[in-house]
Amino acid sequence: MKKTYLAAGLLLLCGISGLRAQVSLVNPVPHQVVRPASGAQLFTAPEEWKTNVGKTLLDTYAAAAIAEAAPRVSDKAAFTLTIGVKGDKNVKRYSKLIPAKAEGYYLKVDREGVVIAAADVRGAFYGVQSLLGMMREGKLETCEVKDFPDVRYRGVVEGFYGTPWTFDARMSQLDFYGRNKMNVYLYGPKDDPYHSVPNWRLPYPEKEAAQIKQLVDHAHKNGVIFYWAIHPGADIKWNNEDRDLLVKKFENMYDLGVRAFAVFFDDIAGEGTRAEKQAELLNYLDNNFVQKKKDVAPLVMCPTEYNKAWSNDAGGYLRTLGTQLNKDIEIMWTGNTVVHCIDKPSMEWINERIDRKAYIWWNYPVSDFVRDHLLLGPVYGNGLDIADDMSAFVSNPMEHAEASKVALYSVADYAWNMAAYDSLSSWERALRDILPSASAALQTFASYSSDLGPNGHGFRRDESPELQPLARQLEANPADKAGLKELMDRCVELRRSVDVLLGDKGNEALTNEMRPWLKQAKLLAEYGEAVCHIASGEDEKSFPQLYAQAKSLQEQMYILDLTENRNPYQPGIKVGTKVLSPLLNRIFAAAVTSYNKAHGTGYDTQVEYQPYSLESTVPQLAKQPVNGRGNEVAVSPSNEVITWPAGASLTVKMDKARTLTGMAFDLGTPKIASSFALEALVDGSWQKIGLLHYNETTTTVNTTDAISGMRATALRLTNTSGKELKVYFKNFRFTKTD
Ligand code: 14T
Repeated sequence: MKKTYLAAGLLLLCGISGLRAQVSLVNPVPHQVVRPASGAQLFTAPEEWKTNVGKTLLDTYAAAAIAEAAPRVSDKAAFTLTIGVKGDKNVKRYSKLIPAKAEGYYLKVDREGVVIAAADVRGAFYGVQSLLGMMREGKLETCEVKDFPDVRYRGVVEGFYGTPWTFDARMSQLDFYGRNKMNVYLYGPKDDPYHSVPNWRLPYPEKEAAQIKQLVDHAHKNGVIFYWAIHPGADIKWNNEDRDLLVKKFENMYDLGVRAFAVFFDDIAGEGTRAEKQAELLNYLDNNFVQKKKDVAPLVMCPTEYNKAWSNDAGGYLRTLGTQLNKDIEIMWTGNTVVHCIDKPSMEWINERIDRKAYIWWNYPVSDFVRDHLLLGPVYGNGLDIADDMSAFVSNPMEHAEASKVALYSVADYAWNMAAYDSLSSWERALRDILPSASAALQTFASYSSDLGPNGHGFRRDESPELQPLARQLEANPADKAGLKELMDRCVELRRSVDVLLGDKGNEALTNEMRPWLKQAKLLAEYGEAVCHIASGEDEKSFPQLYAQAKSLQEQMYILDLTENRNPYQPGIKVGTKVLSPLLNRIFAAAVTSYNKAHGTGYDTQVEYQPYSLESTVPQLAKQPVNGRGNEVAVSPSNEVITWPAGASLTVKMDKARTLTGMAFDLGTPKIASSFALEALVDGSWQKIGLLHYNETTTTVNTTDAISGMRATALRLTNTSGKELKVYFKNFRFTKTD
């Protein structure tokens, strides 16, 4: 019933009349919107308002939001904003209309004024956010809204590896969460030394402390609970000294205003991983800190086995937490694997084990394992029927704070109103919200910057879906005139969009984050134009010049990838790598081949050819990307602890025999060389290569000079120790001459 209203309303207003309904600007999509039977009534928001604010709201953060909605207040105004919380006299007549849910609100807009009657203070704040959203273009719409969140806690966990967000970025995020009705932010950047090793035991230096204090205050103004997380597991000792140091740190943070705490035990090995010890510590914190303070939110913990693939049911880790952890402590969960969408069966699996509703930590749009990609695509893939199975839904974002808002907008939408969630329309609204000055250009660019590329987690996203039918058509016939014309139009559109974005001043922080990817997209678009030109065959006499241009653009893209974003993990800048770039390369090759045939010329047709591939019987390494750059070939490092079975190997294959000049690998472990064999495939037979560490403490393994000059078609590394090994995979690279 309520969905029909909404859908019919949107259709009528957006589709038929071409007008955008004001309520449709509200994010998240409200649960119930009722409009007059006669159709939409939009009117200009009056300048002066009379306000009638309920007692409960007077000294709260909601009051500031009210002042934002009604900046010019006059007792003589003809338009009244009446706002209050259940129990307040001024909204008594509306009390039956307030949804009986935490953070729910009733909102009524007509020509006389606005009424907001809410279940609680945050509900009133959200009612005002809906009003502000609706008024963004200066208009109000006659309507009645009943609204409430599906999931109790919705938000963000700043939990990625890489450069932590800046203070300014976080302040802007908190405003964004308030506007989009997200109510939690968990602070836990892996590379903050005072959150994790080595300094989790120490108080923050003065400047950082002062900033955290401001963030806590700003979170409060936005109705956001600021959770401060600690990550002590890498070196914690299960003794009273460390326990007390942890409490002391919490006391420290409490003095800075923090009223919500989390303890993360992810990505550690050894002592710290013991379930009964973790539970004992958390219960101690709950009983002796949280309960004593009275004004501190329930604890949240991230377990070591935080996804199904990493959980060892026989070991009983999760069930131990489930039975031993106090019932008010929340347990985080990323789903079937580290990076995975969440569905009903996966919720049932975990909830049964932990004996409570899991607190979902969704690893999207985090890009710390694909740092050469910028993830700007639609949010999709999570079940729409799991609202009641989780205690929270929080997203782990990219280190690019502004760009992350594209996904976070839709995460907010999803967690608020799952059944109505529509990934594409949510995405389009997100882009309009984040960059109103150039949203069409942003949409074009974003549609080419959404996939993650091959990665160890096997998590992929759709890319440029609108291009895919065209790609198939041109795949079948790379000289198809109409197809090439359409592709040319797309490339021109992309180039223009990028230019618009590079010059846009609507959100400079966003432009700065996107800049290297924008530059790459522009080169790709120009390359596409040249390729379409060549393939159309309409300007044969210009072929040599167009060919040279296309080659130059290929080279420029390659250089940009080699010079920008020099992080040590996945350096480089990738755009359009799933559909557009391979499509253009195929068309280029086909067009040059046919030109060569017709003219008896010998232009090189090869582009971005990837001559290396990887195979591995080590499950965690089977999907690692391998890349050749100049004369160096490297397998991407992994951050995880790798379980390397006895006898299992990793093989890098080459398209043809090449002359090797050197090789090194790093499994993060001293003296590991004796546990592995390295072999090269020479003339069809495997030949062993000597391994050595330069000293007792280095983890890098080098080869003997014997490797130099071998002509091999593959290299293979095998665990010959006879037992399963736990290692890291920090580096694996070799050099060759041809
Ligand atoms: F605690 C978790 F729920 C979690 O996801 N932890 C980390 C997180 O900090 C990181 O941003 C995310 C995505 O890379 O995945 C977890 O980190 C990993 C995951 C791995 F598979 C670190 C190393 C891994 F090998």
